[in-house]
Amino acid sequence: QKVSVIGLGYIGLPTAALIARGGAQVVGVDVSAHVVETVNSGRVHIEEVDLDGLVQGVVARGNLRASLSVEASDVFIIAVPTPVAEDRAPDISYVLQAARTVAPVLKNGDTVILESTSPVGTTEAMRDLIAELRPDLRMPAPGVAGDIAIAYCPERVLPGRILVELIDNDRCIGGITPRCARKALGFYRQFVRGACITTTARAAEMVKLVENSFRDVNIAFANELSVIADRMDIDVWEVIRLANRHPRVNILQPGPGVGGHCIAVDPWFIVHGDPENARIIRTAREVNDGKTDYVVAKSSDMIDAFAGEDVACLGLAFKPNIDDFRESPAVKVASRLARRYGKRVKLVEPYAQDLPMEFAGTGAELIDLDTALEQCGVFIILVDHDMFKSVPVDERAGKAVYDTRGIWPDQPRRQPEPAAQRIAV
Ligand code: SAJ
Repeated sequence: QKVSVIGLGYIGLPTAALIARGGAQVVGVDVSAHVVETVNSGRVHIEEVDLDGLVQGVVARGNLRASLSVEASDVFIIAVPTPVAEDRAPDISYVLQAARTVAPVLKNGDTVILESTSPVGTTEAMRDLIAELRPDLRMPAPGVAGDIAIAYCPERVLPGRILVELIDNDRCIGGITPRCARKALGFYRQFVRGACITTTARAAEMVKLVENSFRDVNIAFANELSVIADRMDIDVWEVIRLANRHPRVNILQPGPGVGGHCIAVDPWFIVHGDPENARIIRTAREVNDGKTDYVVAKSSDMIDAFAGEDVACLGLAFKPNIDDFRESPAVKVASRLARRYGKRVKLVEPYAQDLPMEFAGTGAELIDLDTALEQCGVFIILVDHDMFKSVPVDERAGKAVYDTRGIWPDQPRRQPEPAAQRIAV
């Protein structure tokens, strides 16, 4: 069996490597010559637990190779980006471009599976495009079996656990026809241990969007609570902990906003599909983005109240214990503070070698946690890295702390000195 994986990103490369480990001949196709060269030399261009060793092994054994061009295969998996445009409209141009490159090498009997998160109807649009480009092929349609199988099967893996979750998670496989879905299911069964459940392509597209929107809405609930509790001078972490003792309540954790490449993006695909009715989903997005502005404003108040003291922003990653800073609310908050307060702002991020470009020209610098504890009087906690959680209370006594992640619940409150006294000093 020969499999082509189009797009060697966070999903495509691990998927290609896993299928190759199962013994198939896999070609990974990417538009970047750098990515192709890196993979062909047995190395990886993305950070993911255990991926480097796996890729090295399958490339050395000759089961995986990368290429700039698509070749005839039995199965094609498309895993390319689907960003949102400025106006929040989903951009499926990379998916359509991938379909255009696959079309010339397709033959009856092949299977084409889309894995990219996509607005409802994208798999059908892909089928229509291929049908237009290759009128000689027997394409599937409702009530027409066809000889090409076209399916949608979203990925659901969590960065940091991708290789484990690619095997263990249940998969939902949507076909243009039930026969397409069964054909794709036969393919996934080869390397997935979780349950594989078939449905229509449209339902499967919606399932993916709904999963991430569900999480976004639930985080928005926690973020809204955190602002209300602040105003009422109640500890939101304690409220959530106690409410979650109810057998049917499970509130998520507030933070400085929602980051990453999926949860803050995918809900817009639903909103764009039905703007009139997607009210909670849109509001949740606004609440989560608004929380970032709220954190900037509240941090600024604290920094102003302790004028003259250096400020440590703890964490830049988009979530704990990873080195991914893209679309990170922590970067958004810290860089806005750095632009406003310049050299007073210090960044602590054990997972970063250098500061992200958002900090260019601000004068802010990266320091380690020990230095921050010695030098800084104000702490803004933005990421719940394990390393930050482990600082004992006596090492942070006397610090003014704004803890957006609730990791230092025992921190004593520090009041700013009255303005008159500060001037006297
Ligand atoms: N976050 C909170 N509070 C919480 C949980 C998360 O503020 O209680 C924040 C995180 O700090 C982070 C953001 O949400 O900024 C997203 O983190 P995450 O761990 O919830 O999710 P991702 O983006 O790493 O991965 C998600 C997963 N989707 C779901 O859990 C429904 C993953 O399974 C998907 O495969 C992935 O999106 C994707 O690629 O779509």
